Amino acid sequence: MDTNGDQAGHHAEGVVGAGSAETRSVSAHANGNGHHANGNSHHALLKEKIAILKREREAVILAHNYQDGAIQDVADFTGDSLGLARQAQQTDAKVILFCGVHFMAETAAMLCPDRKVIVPDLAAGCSLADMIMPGQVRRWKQEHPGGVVVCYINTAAAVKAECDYCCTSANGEDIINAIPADKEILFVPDYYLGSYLKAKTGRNIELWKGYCPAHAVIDPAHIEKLQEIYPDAEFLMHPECGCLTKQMDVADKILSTDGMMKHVKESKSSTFIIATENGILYRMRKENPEKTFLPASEQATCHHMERNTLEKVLRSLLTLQYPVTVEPQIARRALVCIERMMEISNKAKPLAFPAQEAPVVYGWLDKDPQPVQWGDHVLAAANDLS
Ligand code: CIZ
Repeated sequence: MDTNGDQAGHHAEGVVGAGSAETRSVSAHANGNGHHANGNSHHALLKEKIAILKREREAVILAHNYQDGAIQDVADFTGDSLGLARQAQQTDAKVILFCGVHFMAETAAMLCPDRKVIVPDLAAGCSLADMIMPGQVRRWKQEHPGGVVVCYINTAAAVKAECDYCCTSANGEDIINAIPADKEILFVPDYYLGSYLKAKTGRNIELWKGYCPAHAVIDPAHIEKLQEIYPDAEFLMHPECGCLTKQMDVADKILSTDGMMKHVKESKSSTFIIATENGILYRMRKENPEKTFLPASEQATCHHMERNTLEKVLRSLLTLQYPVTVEPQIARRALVCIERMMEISNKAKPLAFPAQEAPVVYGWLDKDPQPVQWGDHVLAAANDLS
């Protein structure tokens, strides 16, 4: 357990003790110190505390498909960035605890200006998003007058503010096809997703040379070996994969993470080779226990996603750290390309969560942010700890 997490364990006792009868009984169950020799019971205890605090805070926990399994277990929703952005828009919760990386929380904060969006660790960023800066987009546009800039959702809000359309790996094709055919397209920052969209749509697309380090380590030679050993396995590949340009023709399917989740559920195959960040294997195995999932590379892990831990999730709920906000003048501009994406994508595809209505994305800019009201005991406990 890390030092911060340890502190979170102690802090939790203070707050649960100060709360309801239900919270006090959990405190008694914990024997008052939060330390357990057995890792499983330690996790179970953390999960219990998180559930209690989540209720007291009126919070919702959103977890990306790449998050550690323990975090997926405490989340109300697990999904891709688009699905989670939709969940953020639809929730009544006062607090959105976003377990993923920074740009995802920024998107939720922009779409939900009247909610408090917090993250367990502010350092959980995105190496791919860091490969393009707003000034670089401005200069690129000057070199290509009339070019339409499409950004992958894996970009900072300040970069999105310079772009015309946003897309995810789930809706990239729909977004590109919605742009008038005579337009030159500048795609940032992922070279591989951009190459894939260029091949699929046949459009005139200039590519920025960014890449995701977690997907870049996936080695085609290793995939070939796995395919020899498991000839019946389906090979599913994410379009961010660095070997995409070589493997595009041999992949059975090139899919976003939610696309993969849907496919493995519906497919008649029993074994799958999965080429994306390995956090998703937990969800695949949990939801499809009768099927076998093999990582295309044991090394395909995102060190930013790994920064989030259960201890930090608990600490976030206690202290309401760390809030993610976007300056209004940036948010206003960034939302133009996000809302265009939502509109195209909502028309093109059924919602990822069909039980709910499509979110109303227009008109929020006229709303004033509402202050969030807390129960006094929660507020007092949080103030003591921060
Ligand atoms: O859009 C996302 O959540 C990412 C980064 C990948 C995917 O395919 O879901």
